[in-house]
Amino acid sequence: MGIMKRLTASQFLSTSLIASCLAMIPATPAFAADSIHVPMKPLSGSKVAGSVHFTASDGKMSAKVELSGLEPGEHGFHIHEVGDCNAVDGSSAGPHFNPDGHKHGGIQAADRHAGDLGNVTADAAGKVEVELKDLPLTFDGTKGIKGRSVIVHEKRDDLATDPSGDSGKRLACGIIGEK
Ligand SMILES: [Cu+2]
Ligand SMILES: [Zn+2]
Repeated sequence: MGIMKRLTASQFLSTSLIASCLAMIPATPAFAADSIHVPMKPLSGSKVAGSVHFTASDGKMSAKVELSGLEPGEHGFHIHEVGDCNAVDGSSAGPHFNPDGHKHGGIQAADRHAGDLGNVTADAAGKVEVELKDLPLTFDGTKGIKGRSVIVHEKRDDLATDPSGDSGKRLACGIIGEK
């Protein structure tokens, strides 16, 4: 009877250990890495700030963009090559992210930089709230956006002029995956 009791106690312990291990599985880092929140900081003396939240799911990327402090209307919106927002004018972020050696274009164009995300539109109050879906981007790999930067511009991207879409000054910058 004493042995039975001890076995039962040890079986109970194993069961609890297995249960606690199973409970830890959803917290593995692989799940959290599918989403990156990017705070945007003002550049060029602007007051533009906000965030871009990237989420990868089923091989597709979406980006929830929330910005304030813009002039109403369209503003060029791109991934730039370098994850460096230190220069006052944002020049440290380098050119548009362009791993395939293409020319500048709109998001639907056949010939476009991978980082060309077109324009975001600010409302009358200067705010942007939009979710860009089905972006042809990944976080990792040779064409991944991790460690690069997001820039929002002063003017509308004309979706044609190489290499920058004639979108003017860089008004806010955020590093994708900054620790
Ligand atoms: Cu840009
Ligand atoms: Zn471009």
